[in-house]
Amino acid sequence: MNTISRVFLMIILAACLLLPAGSHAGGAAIGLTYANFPPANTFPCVQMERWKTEVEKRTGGKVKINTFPGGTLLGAKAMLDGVIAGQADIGCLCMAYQPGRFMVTNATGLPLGIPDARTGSLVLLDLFQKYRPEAFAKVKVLTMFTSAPTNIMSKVPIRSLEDLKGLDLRGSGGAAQVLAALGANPVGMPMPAVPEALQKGVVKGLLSSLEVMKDFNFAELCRFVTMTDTAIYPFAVVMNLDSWNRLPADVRKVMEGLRAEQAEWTGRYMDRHVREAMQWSREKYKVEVIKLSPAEKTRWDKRLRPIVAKWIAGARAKGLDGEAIVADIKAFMAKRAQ
Ligand code: 3IO
Repeated sequence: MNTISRVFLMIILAACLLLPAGSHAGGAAIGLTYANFPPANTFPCVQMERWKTEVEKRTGGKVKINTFPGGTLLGAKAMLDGVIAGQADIGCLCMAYQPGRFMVTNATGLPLGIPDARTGSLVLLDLFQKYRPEAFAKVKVLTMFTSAPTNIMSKVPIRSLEDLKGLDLRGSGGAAQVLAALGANPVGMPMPAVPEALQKGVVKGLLSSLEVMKDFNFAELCRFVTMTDTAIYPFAVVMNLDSWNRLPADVRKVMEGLRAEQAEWTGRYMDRHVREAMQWSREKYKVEVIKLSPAEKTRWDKRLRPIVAKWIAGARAKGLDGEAIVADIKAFMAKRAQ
């Protein structure tokens, strides 16, 4: 071997020794896949990228997370089963899309007056920790969060129950119950299907949190918002149990340490982003925000009141103490209020 070859060899050897040391100590990074159902710019994916960044940073590069927004790895309704089967290590799901499957945690989607996404997210996590529902027995729950309170976005102005009567509006889970009680015709579908349904006129609007006016550009088609500030949508981020059990203890500790912090971060992001999105909608599309008159609001509230009692009766039929669940949600709301 001549001198030049020897120098080259030394350089290559040195590079091999130095490169991994720069990223993390020992072995290749642990790769994890993270599936999500809506487009990358929407809040479930914004929180996913934040979680990825924090986990990679806090584990010193020991873990590398590959994110798949837009249903490219698992779709909205396939999320939990896909994660249980190991098609993705981690998945983000909206519980409203399978209401019967998540009875306990979906109780946060009742019209109980959760004031914002920050409170909702912490209350949902509190409820999960207390009840440890069977629905999540086959996964590790990494975090939970909620949307902001929901409002009606529509192509036509809605100022009264009469305007709403029989109108095809999209809403799932708790939001669908609210729409039905108000006399609208609820049409259930996951959020990613809504742009086409609005475009084709299959629905005339939707009940969801208002940041979608900007993030899905719904403001272009829905020039009216009727303020209801009702039912939130609950979400969960879950991990395959084998993937979880394979993680080193220090990595698990980082993820567990992020659980409540991530819920609160996502809630705060959502609350801020709703305000931003509505300002944008008013400026860009002259969206009209309709506030119900006090008399009209009384009529709407009266229609919504039986929902909780009806849910409690339904829970009892399934062997759940719905009364206790609702009382716990109210207590957690008081505890988490700011
Ligand atoms: C939602 C779902 C996906 C992306 C953005 C979103 N903002 C609020 C929701 C709540 C929800 O799941 C829904 O279907 O309205």
